[in-house]
Amino acid sequence: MKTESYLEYSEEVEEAIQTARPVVALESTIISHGMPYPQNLETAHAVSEIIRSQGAVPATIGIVNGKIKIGLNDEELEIFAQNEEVLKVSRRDLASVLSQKQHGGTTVAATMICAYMAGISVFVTGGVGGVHRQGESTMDVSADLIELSQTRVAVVCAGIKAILDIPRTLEVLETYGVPVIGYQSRDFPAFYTRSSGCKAPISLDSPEKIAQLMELQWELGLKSGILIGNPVPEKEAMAEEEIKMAIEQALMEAAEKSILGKEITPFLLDKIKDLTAGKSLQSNIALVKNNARLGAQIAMAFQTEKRK
Ligand code: PSU
Ligand code: MN
Repeated sequence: MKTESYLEYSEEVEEAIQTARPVVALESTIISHGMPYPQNLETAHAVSEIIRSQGAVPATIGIVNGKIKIGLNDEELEIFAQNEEVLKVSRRDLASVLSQKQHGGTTVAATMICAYMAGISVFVTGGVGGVHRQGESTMDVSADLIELSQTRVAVVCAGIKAILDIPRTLEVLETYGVPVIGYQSRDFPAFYTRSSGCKAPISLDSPEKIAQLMELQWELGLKSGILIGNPVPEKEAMAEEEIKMAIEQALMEAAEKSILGKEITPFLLDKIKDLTAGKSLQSNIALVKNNARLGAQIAMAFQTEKRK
């Protein structure tokens, strides 16, 4: 059985690959498990439009009836936005969902795997998973970090959410040899806010410089991905104190209800949205759009870099 038989490209992506136009991957867990309807669908469309407006081609990746779709069409996006049967698919779930011909929203880890199979080097998301708080005893460390250590894709995010243990997440990324970049920022961002209080290991100020680093990293034969933290725009950032309190409250409720494993991130996101009366969702939407713009610019610059 060939891997290729599981991959299906949208017409738009197929054409982009044939004509060597830059493609930007997008994940689908953010649609199926990260945002409520209809904001999830509206955001998915808006983000694709932003990527097109920058001259690149969007490829939202997800699993439909056991096929890995590289580029979801409007009908397929509806499935991810509304269908309760869409599973959250990380690395370990891929083979199971494909073999049982199910639908799956791909996480950062699973999207990186599929993007790499499809030859896509840049991937845009909101937030990546990391080391959970108390992760040193629960051992809840997202498979996203392991994937970043072994799959050659550059991931644009708005940092690591404060629901996680940010300093420990950065430690693990260092151990795994993943270049971590703060875009136009000396601090690594914290998703809803512009700074986590942790220094960004590398700070770069242009898509071209990021593209050069990507090219060199992989030219050297290093197999890891690259993580780019793009701070949420100032006017859309959450107030530090408000988001901190919402996160504490959401974490307490998760502990009371003994929510664990793959359920915890979606649970916390939803709780935080309610506790902030929807403000966290507005921030989330704004930062994903902001990341799409940067991701498309990096993909364009990387294309030029490869031709040198
Ligand atoms: N952070 C968000 N929104 C999301 C996620 C993270 O702000 O939707 C999703 C991403 O798909 C990420 C996944 O890859 O959660 C991480 O889940 P886990 O911690 O179970 O690995
Ligand atoms: Mn986990």
